Amino acid sequence: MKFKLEANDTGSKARAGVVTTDHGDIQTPIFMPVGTAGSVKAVHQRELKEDIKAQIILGNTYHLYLRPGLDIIERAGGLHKFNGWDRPILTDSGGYQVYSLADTRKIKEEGVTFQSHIDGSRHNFTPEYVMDIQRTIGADIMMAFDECTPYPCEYDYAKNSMHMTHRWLKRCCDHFDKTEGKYGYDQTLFPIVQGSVYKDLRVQSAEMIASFGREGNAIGGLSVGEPAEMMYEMTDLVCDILPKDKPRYLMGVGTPANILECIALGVDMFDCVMPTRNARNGMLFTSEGIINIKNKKWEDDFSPIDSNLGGYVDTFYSKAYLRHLIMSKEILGAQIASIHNLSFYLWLVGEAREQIKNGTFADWKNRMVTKVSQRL
Ligand code: PRF
Repeated sequence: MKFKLEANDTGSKARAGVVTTDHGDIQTPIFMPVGTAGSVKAVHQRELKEDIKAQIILGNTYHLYLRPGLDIIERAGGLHKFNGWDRPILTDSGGYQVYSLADTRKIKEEGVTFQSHIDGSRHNFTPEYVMDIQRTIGADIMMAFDECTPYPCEYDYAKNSMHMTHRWLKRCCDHFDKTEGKYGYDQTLFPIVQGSVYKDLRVQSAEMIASFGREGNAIGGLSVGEPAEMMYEMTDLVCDILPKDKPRYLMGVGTPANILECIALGVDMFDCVMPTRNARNGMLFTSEGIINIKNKKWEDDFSPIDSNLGGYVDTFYSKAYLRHLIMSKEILGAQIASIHNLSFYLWLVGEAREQIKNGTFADWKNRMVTKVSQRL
């Protein structure tokens, strides 16, 4: 993997760059649609590429390991071959899903034991095993095994947890460096900064993570219920410490406004279930603001979903028709709304990239944050 910085914004810490992988380039800042179980919910791979213009998608170690399982993925030739997505894939390590989804989990120095949320079966993730699993899935970017602390979190818990995440990182790196990709292309490993909302812990963690000298770095443990201002403060602090010449990935963030604010702080990569999950509930993010399509006011609004975007579903379907589909719980409603929301997120980061290259990002960002946060 390579990262080339192309431009630094003059009025903020925003950057534009290109990540190069064996499955193609990623223009940053970028948003990565979440494809938990090897599929971005309600969206075809062809739509992801052609309509949404996604450059990289996420997969989850936890879900793919439980179902369909490693044997099937390996026999398919890896996740790219299995799901037909030939652009880059990033997998999260399970170091978040285990805590949020699995039953009766126990965290020890050795690793985490948990029960599957699907059938109650017992499993054990260690840093080494999670590297092996991600080797088998074949992600271009693999994530280190970490503990994402909840919010709020006692200082002592956050501190001990952070140190364990650092010890796990050493084990991840040692094991990653001893093993090879199974499918003939390069894989890379991103470590994850933790430390909850404590400044001294965040500084320590960022310095530790930077010292590993990996090809990219991630910030975890944020957007877990803390106020947005706290998330920005921690992100700012950490970005100032992480190396400038490597991509920075803020995990699980966020709203369009969160993404714009964090681009301004120097974050290059984002992922979040919000555009897809909220789409299925009728919440649309548009270039003019947020729409609850279930609201009666859209019943006879025959204007396009978002004519500023120019994508297929945004110009072809009306708000009134999409409202009808969502109200009727038609599957097509979830599909159109998901394609729209993801198209908007990809449009937003693409615009941000152009503004950074023009040196006009900061003012544009402030105007856009107000616009995309307002409820229509
Ligand atoms: N760790 C991992 N995945 C994550 C997070 C984390 O802290 C978050 C926190 N927002 C989202 N996804 N491994």
